[in-house]
Amino acid sequence: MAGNEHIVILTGAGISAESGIDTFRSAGGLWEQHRVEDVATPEGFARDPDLVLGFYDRRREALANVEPNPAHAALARLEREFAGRLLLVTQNVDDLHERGGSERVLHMHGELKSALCSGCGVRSRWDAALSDRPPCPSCKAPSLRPDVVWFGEMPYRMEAIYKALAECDLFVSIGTSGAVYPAAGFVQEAAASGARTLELNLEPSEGSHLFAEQRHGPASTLVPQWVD
Ligand code: BJW
Repeated sequence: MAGNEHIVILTGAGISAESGIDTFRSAGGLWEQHRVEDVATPEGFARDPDLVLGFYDRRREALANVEPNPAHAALARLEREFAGRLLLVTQNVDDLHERGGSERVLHMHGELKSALCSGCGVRSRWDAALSDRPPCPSCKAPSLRPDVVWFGEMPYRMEAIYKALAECDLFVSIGTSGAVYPAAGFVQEAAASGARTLELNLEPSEGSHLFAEQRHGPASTLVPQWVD
């Protein structure tokens, strides 16, 4: 990697799989155990908030028993040592990039440890159970929801992401199935701006053919190999 390069990295559930966090679409993954429409849409939350809050409570609790793996550590090392510009965009709501040492992480689908007040829009850090229905610390209304992006909602920081994609020299996608937009379209945005594109994934993703280069295998091996 040249020192003046601008790299955009996109990560998905696959980078946290070897830490013990379920992916969404694998056998035994989250979507086999839950209907997406029930737990990851605003309509599902309106229908049955307790079900949805419980789903996110369990996933937040599970974070206490997992650790970052060598793929997270390698990306943190890259952030520290790379002289060029680096933007790490994750679709993951876990905190394993931060715990692995990355300091600048853009969570485009939100974070498990953040709550969003649907009344006043204020965000608050949230480690405890949301299903206990605590009030918003700012407006005191009982309107907290998980600060995550559900289907039909606009992912966070899209302007900054598209700007970086338009300016980058290299786009690397790690551990994502390429099934969910707009993230699945980032490879085409980057390629249209002349960037090189690289997929690192356990198996060919839905959009594998859109990448100039693909390497397939576990992230804990592929990512350190690519970084070092
Ligand atoms: C490993 C590994 C190992 C495993 N090592 N790899 C029709 C066409 C196009 C778009 C749409 C459409 N109909 C509706 C839409 C839009 C919709 C969408 O994309 N739907 C699709 C289902 C078609 N998208 C939206 O609604 C989004 N909003 C939106 O589009 O707003 C409008 C807009 C317009 C213009 C610009 C911008 C916006 C919002 C999407 C929100 C997604 N939310 C979720 C839940 C977040 C909270 C939570 O965590 O519960 O985000 S869904 C879920 O999927 C989660 C993930 O971030 C996301 C992606 O999943 P990911 O990370 O790729 O995981 P998997 O499981 O799918 O894949 C894991 C991969 O890892 C696999 O390939 C494995 O092989 C691999 N792997 N072990 C390396 N050890």
